[in-house]
Amino acid sequence: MRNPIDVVREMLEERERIAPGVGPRIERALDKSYWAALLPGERICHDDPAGPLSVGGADDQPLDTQMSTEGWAEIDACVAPGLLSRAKNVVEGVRDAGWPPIFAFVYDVVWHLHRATPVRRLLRRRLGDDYRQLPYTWVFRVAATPGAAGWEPHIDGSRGADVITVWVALTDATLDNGCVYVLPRSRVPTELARGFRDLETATRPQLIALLHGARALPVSAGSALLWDSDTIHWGSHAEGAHGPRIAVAALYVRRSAADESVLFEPEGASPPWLHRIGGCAQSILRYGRDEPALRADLGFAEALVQRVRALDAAAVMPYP
Ligand SMILES: O=C(O)CCC(=O)C(=O)O
Repeated sequence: MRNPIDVVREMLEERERIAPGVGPRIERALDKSYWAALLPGERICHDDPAGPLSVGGADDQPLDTQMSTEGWAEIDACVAPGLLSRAKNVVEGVRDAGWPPIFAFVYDVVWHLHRATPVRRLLRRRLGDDYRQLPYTWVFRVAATPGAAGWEPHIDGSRGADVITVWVALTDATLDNGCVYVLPRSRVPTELARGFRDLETATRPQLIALLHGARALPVSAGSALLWDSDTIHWGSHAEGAHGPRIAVAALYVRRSAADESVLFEPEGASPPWLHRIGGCAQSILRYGRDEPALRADLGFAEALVQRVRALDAAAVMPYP
């Protein structure tokens, strides 16, 4: 029988052969003091926002009507400017250090972006007071280069208005740098929107309805866009942009519609350490395939999820 130590050594050697440098990278990702030193001044698992979260107010009634009839809404410039510039520095700092931008979620400031008062009020009204945050998040960064684009047209899930995405712009999102487009609910037959994920072909009338219904959503930095999970949307192409378009998205669910084992309190303490690092890795596994630049990180993300799972199985979803 083979010595177990030899088996483990061989496994580690094999992993190093397939994906060189993954082992040390995992240790670094798990090391909170590494992240603290990377961006000194930005807090991790501290949870005092150190300043206001939001500015201005939004009239609730038109937002509710808009969500019900169109499946999306905009809350203009609602994130406090101080929070916004720190979060943008965090995204760029993490990226400059060679990490996928999603690791910006290591830092508290990025969790605070989605907590502007009008956003929380809208989520409570739409999803109920006991709504929860899903463990998947994303940082979108559309480079100012020809060919760069946001995500292709899609829906975020099959739970209709029981899951809402909140997308916060860290830069202005314009027609030139890849702003979001939606197909408002009133312009798309419901069955076409719900079945969009599995749609293989479209008739000419369907295609015309989809093309004709598209609405561009340019917004200023600090604005939040919200949409139901069955609203078709996408990030457009960057054309002649002067800088990257950056946005950060989080998803929220009605408590009774949640079947995830990992859920976060959206208005309480932001997630503990292993949950947040595990969430970054699982988000790469879930969404990284949609971004060619991240495909090389899939092996690393998978190994990181396994490592977090070994430390605390409850910190990550049981799959993949
Ligand atoms: O920002 C983008 O390019 C797309 C955003 C998106 O599709 C999403 O958050 O689901």
